[in-house]
Amino acid sequence: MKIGISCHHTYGGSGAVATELGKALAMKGHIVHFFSQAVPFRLGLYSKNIYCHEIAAMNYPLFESPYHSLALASKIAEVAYYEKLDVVHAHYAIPHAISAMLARQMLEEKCSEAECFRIVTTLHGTDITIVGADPSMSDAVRLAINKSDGVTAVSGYLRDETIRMFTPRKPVEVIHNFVDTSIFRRLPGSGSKELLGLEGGKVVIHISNFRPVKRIMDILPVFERIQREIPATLLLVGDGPDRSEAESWVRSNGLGFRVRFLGKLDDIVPLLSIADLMLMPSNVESFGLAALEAMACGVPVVVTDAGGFPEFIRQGVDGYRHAHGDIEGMSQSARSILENDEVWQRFSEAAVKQAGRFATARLVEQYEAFYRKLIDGARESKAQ
Ligand code: GMT
Repeated sequence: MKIGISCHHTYGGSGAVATELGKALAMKGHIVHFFSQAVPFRLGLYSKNIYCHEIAAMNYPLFESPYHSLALASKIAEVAYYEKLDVVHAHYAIPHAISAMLARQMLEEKCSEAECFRIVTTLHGTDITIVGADPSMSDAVRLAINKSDGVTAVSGYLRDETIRMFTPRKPVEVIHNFVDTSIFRRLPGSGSKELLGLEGGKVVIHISNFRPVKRIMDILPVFERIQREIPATLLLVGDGPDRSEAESWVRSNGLGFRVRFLGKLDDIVPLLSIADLMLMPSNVESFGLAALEAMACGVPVVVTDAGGFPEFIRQGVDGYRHAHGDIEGMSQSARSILENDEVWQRFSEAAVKQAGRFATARLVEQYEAFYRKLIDGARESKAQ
């Protein structure tokens, strides 16, 4: 198949999933064209079957800011027409699905809708729960859902939320997020510990874009309670709006020598490989890809009960789930995993096994079957 993938290039789960999906499809022999504002952060080197189109919107004095969504639509239309794309897969409803729709309209005079590409939209979470809930965007999100030929959601939780908020005209299929277990695996040795100058003790990690939904300000008191009993370092990977407040808290609580703000990093496997526990106390995560990637590296997780976490994190087996804001409960669970090596080993092995159930191959097959169903459906309706 010839597949266009439109995604955010910035650090975040939807861009990561879109890019990993495109790479896996290309490995299987499909031709993949990425559309994004810059090369997606997980793409790495170009490889056979992958093409990347950076969207450069025109700057014009009359425009206060460049019209990215229109430039994206024009680029999709151009590439889809000349490369004969079968599918354009929009990751995140806004603006990608709307731009794909517009691209198809731009091609109306050149090909009928049945001859043109199918639009698949994958909902990732905040496109529904935050952007979709905003009155300025909700009708656009509804349009994106209803005008796509097929819609998927990354968890059952997100499918149910989408139905509750938008009562879509078409079914929303769940295709869970996945992890490449040949890359996300625990690397031997403790090289990163030495590089970071960590002197013994446990390593607790959190990876996110530091937005309010991630509740960074819950991580700190949980960690503060952990380190009262167990020598430990907290690695905070990523950056975003809540970082400054977190840094002030760390300074004023005298924890500067135990908490390390590492900023945005591309290669997180070496860090996950030295981590003993991941904390993810988000308000809600439609899935929580970072937790799955940590589990694949043998890192037990302490998370909230909200959203998609219960669909892959088993209580007391590969981690613990708590109500959001339950600082005491999360710190107790974290300590119970960290203070006993045998317990930690059991959780770590269970986490690796569970992550294996979400390995790339099976989920990518689900996407291929989804595309195929839509393409065949369009061909049949054209033949009638
Ligand atoms: O919130 C983020 O971290 C970014 C956001 C995105 O779209 O880039 O992540 C969402 O999509 C991820 C991939 O499907 C999910 O794993 C995250 O749970 C989801 N974030 C939220 O629901 C808050």
